[in-house]
Amino acid sequence: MSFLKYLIPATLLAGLPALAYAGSHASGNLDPSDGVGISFWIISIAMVAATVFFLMESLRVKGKWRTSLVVGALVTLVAAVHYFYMRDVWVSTGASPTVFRYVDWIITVPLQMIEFYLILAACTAIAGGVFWRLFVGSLVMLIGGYLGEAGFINATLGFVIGMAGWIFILYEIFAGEASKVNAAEAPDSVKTAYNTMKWIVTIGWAIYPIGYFMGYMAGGADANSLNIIYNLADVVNKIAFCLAIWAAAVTESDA
Ligand SMILES: *C/C=C(C)/C=C/C=C(C)/C=C/C1=C(C)CCCC1(C)C
Repeated sequence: MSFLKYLIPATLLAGLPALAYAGSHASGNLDPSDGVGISFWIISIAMVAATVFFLMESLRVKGKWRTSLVVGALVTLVAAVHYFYMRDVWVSTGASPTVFRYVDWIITVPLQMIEFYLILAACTAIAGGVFWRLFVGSLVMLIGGYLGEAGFINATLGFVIGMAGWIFILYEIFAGEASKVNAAEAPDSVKTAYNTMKWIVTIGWAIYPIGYFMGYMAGGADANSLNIIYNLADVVNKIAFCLAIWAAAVTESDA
């Protein structure tokens, strides 16, 4: 029966390219000189590979670390599906797939916020309020940004609301309860992961509001550069973020 545990990653591996292939019927082939289209494609594959990796690795870490790795795999899985679809939108229309980025973010950002809670919960007792504050911060950040980008509210107002949500998240992870629990009770490997994740949320995430600012408030940025920048940001902010968690899980399981 042990082969069953390989069934989920194997199904994913087989199924996602099929999804991508189905998508390509609508739009024809990827133009080799379309750098942005190719970056969507390469990142789709990287997200699938990361998903399989985190799922497989979840089988070898100690039980209390499994949820963190499975949630990490969900982040990259959700992103993979969106990347296949966003590539298709880009190739067939030449327009920025903004709505689908936000659909992706509204699912993956809260999952990443759960990770701060989960890695601390794996090594100590921590209050659920930590997760709820991070969750509310991400909703305010993303809903504010979306309403501004989609033109439901003034772009500057959307930016200000979005920034407030992000600053609230930064406060929690730098100075709030999460940071205090981490400093006082987490083992070294978890501290290292927490630190990497914290800086990704600061530096890596800054790319998105900068893109928003250039695109909607500073006279507009061209769609090519903006999409390349967002795509590269997602590699760091999703795959590297989850790799930091994986490193802590493996170290703690072997200890
Ligand atoms: C995997 C996707 C991630 C980590 C997406 C993160 C998105 C942000 C950090 C967006 C932030 C924004 C602001 C801080 C203000 C302006 C509006 C946003 C939504 C672009």
